[in-house]
Amino acid sequence: MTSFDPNAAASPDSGIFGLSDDVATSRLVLVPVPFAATVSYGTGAEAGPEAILAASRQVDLYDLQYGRIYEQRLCMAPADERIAALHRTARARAAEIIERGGAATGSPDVAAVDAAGHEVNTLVHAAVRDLLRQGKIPAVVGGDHSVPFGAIRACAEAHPGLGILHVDAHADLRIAYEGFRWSHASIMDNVLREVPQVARLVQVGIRDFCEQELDSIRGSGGRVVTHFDGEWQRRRACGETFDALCRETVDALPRDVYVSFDIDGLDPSLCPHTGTPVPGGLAFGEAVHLVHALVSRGHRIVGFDLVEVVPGDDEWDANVAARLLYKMCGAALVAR
Ligand SMILES: [Mn+2]
Repeated sequence: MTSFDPNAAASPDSGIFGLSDDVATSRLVLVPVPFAATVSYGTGAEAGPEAILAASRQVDLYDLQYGRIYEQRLCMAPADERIAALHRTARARAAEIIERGGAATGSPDVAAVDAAGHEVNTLVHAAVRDLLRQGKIPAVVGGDHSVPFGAIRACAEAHPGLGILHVDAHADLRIAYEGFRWSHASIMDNVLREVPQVARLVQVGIRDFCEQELDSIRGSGGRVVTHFDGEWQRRRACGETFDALCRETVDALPRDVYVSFDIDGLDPSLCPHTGTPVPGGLAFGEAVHLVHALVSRGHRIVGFDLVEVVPGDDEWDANVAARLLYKMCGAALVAR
């Protein structure tokens, strides 16, 4: 094998972005979590990690903002077969429950799905805690938005006072959505309840929420800061710059930040197959600008995730996701 050429095409059996690093040699490790048991509308997020891996080999490696990201050493860890198995059994039970419109918390079917979610949380927590102990940057590639809970907990335990920058169409503050304790729509409610080391949650792109979620935000005493998409559209229409909105957003966060990125925070033309698309949202360049604003204003990304990517009949959703993922890797690795 000759030396690595960042200008050449990637081979189909190479690692993420065509790179050859493994977990031992990497500073940043992507943890694939192909689990999406509680998705309520469109399915397929469990196929996200494989599709992003395949699409990532088309991403050009030199980045105008972050330079030679590939020299910083990153990889995607091998998938844990236990997670794929948990998805298969839990998804079958959950699909029946969702079909009949949800079920009471504590019923036997729900308990089985909740148990699988709990096990995924335990596995992801252990994997991410190990990476943090080795001084590596962990990143979860979902899967639906339930899967990063263990990663957020591990990052918050390692960095008490942690802030979360949460990009999403949905507030994800529902209490046990459709009866499921570990629902994709409840991740941030679970974080706020279970992870006291999270000092603040700052949300961007939010345009789909229920009144209970609005009550949660307003009753949080400032722990949750939500930037509604419609409000950003209005302020920009009235002449405020996007950069000013980004600065206001990131300045509300502590120094150490975990970024939780639901692909449906983007305009749905960039993620047409995601499970619960909503009109509006960020353009690709705007999302990139927001992440860059975070690190350029002195914050440190201690971990992150990219979730709810669903491959369709073409590679578009995964293509967008792979490029966003590379930018997030760059922000986490280069701006330290
Ligand atoms: Mn979400």
